[in-house]
Amino acid sequence: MRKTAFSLVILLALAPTVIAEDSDGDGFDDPSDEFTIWDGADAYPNNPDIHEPVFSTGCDPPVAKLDLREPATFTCTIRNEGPIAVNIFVEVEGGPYLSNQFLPNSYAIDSLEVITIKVNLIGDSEGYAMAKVQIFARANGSASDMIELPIEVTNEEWSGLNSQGDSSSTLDISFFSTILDEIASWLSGNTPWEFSNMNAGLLVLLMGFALVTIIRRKRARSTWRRNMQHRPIEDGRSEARFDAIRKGSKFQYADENTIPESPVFIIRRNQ
Ligand SMILES: [Ca+2]
Repeated sequence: MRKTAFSLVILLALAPTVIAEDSDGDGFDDPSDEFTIWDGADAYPNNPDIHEPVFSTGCDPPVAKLDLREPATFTCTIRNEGPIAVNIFVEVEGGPYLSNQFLPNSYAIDSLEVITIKVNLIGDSEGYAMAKVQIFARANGSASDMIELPIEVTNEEWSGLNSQGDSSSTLDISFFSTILDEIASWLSGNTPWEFSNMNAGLLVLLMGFALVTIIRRKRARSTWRRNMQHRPIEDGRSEARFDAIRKGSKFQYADENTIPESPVFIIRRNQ
């Protein structure tokens, strides 16, 4: 009895390690809440031939040619080919000729799910660059996958700020925030108050509202004035028309001779 109880305690003590099992026997434990694929678990627990996470990747456009200061957005897709959801960390290496606008981020991808990321790069100096989109699926290890983007940067200054359809909204936002930064520092330098770019943004917004209100009020007033100038002409016209009708009917009544002038006349005739 005591022996049974003892072995039961032993079994219970060993239970957690028993849970971490290797289904396909390839030496990599099955993933669990405690030991994930990110930690090093088997990304294919039922396939003894494979244990590393596998992805299908690609970017559009696959290659690019940029002028100096020209922005470009690459739309990259990453598909998890494994049977289990994985967490990945993505970062972009721009290299010496490019300015990289992509902020490293982590993503959760279900089995066979495809995620899309936007990679913004700007031509910085003339040369042949090889930007790298790196996908990490393991905490301790090199990139599980990598997308290479060959980009040629010319020596010509980019001509069109508006002609390029590829310029993304994030770049517009950064352009806008640069303006706000400048406004904030100008305000801080020229007023007794300290301005952050948030304050400056609010101020610009309020000034924008005020301006819109002023413009609207001005427009309403000038419309009203215009209407008032138009009104006398219109009113005059309709008044004249009414007058004509009124006078016309007056004359008609005046000319009407079938209507007796007074009942007295009729009484006289009967006499
Ligand atoms: Ca396996």
